[in-house]
Amino acid sequence: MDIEALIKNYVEQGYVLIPEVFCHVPSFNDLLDEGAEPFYEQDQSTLRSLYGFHNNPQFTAWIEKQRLLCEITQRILGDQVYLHQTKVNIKNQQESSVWPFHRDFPFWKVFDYFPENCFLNAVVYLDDVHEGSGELEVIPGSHREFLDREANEHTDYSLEGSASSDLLFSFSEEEKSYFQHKYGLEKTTGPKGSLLLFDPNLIHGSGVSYRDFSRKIMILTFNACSNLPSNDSPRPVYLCNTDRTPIAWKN
Ligand SMILES: O=C(O)CCC(=O)C(=O)O
Repeated sequence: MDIEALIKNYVEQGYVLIPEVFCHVPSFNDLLDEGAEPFYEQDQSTLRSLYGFHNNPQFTAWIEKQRLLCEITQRILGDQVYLHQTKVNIKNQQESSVWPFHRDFPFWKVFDYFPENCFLNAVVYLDDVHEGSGELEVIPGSHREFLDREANEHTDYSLEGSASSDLLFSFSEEEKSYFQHKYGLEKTTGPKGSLLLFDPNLIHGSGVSYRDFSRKIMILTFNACSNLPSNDSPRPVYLCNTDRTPIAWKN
């Protein structure tokens, strides 16, 4: 794999999709232990996301063996890393499972008090992700341009606003059209085991699924260990992990 080209793409476009990187990925059932936090759709019964499995033994055994993630995170973030957030998003065939277009970093800046974006999102495909299955869509290059109104955006924390389809920090249709018209829109479909890396300032979102209930993606948010918050986050540790011990990668 040409890591240099991959990093160049990530820096320029704000994302890079590498098909079929992992021949083995953690099973969703393994992650569903008592330490993980489920989040439900508005009907209060359909599982939307599972958060906070960074201490799950099956998951830790898997992540510690991922040398590619070790190399990429250390090259891009220039430091040892820990997992700020771990989650699996499940795409259901219903309106409420959409993710409005947004950036991720404002959540960590405003609610978790991290001044710098020294974060990286790694999305591991736990299922094949087909077009029409509510695949993640990204606006290439949008991580470099910000609207004036974003400079001092401030809003109060709410759990709903952090994890539901009624998401805080999302863009209006008009704003999304502005970015889309300027930069285009890419669908990130790919087989199970693919890896999508994206800058947390990249604008992204996903629509409803017209297919089935099976699309699951695991989003791992790495932070550089030297990137410290200026205050304590009001959010639970499954949204903002306070254990900043570096990942003990295995050779
Ligand atoms: O799972 C998805 O389709 C989108 C997830 C997302 O945008 C997020 O978790 O920030």
